[in-house]
Amino acid sequence: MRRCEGRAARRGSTLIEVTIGAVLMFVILGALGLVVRSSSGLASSDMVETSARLDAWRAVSRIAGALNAAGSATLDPALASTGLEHSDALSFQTLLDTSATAAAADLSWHPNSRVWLQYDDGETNNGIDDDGDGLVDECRAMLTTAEGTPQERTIVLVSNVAEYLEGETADGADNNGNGLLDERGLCFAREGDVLRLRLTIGRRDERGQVSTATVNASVRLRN
Ligand SMILES: [Ca+2]
Ligand SMILES: [Ca+2]
Ligand SMILES: [Ca+2]
Ligand SMILES: [Ca+2]
Repeated sequence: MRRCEGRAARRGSTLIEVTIGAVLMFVILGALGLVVRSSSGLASSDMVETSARLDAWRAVSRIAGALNAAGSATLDPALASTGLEHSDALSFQTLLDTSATAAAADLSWHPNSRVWLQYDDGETNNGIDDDGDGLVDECRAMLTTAEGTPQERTIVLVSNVAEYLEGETADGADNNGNGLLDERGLCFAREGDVLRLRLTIGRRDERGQVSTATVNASVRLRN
């Protein structure tokens, strides 16, 4: 405002000159604003995807950590070792002494732990985005430890778990070409003594577009 008042007061400046100057200023500022908004939107989109990937990594690391020294014979469901059978939940027991080398019959195990899915708060399994966060029927991954004991505890590992793994839809076909049919956004499969876990997280950016991040990990099971 001060700048405009100064120009208007200056001798020789006409109303037309001031008006043209103001219009040019608005055009320049408007163009700058568009560029800034555009850059900001891109950064926001990238940040959302990065944030989703970090969340997925963190959750997969925690699940892999919980599965450290899990006994192959303790899995429920047992999961066929062909790698084609899969589950969105898994119960397991881990060795009390991870350095133990005794035969399985002589080993001691922690109480049962379980990783499982439940629908996010405000979300139900109805094909609709009930809570308006841009994700349909999304879940949260849960970890329950010491199941059935006084020490039983359940925590949320991560929210915004996609209903199905990235690229997969519920149609009886393997849409994403990983050999699994209609696998969920959290998925366990077994190949021999190796347990593979996969996780897809979704998140909406400022533009309303949903970014997804998928993270895989493998854990060697104890015999
Ligand atoms: Ca939702
Ligand atoms: Ca829903
Ligand atoms: Ca698949
Ligand atoms: Ca499918």
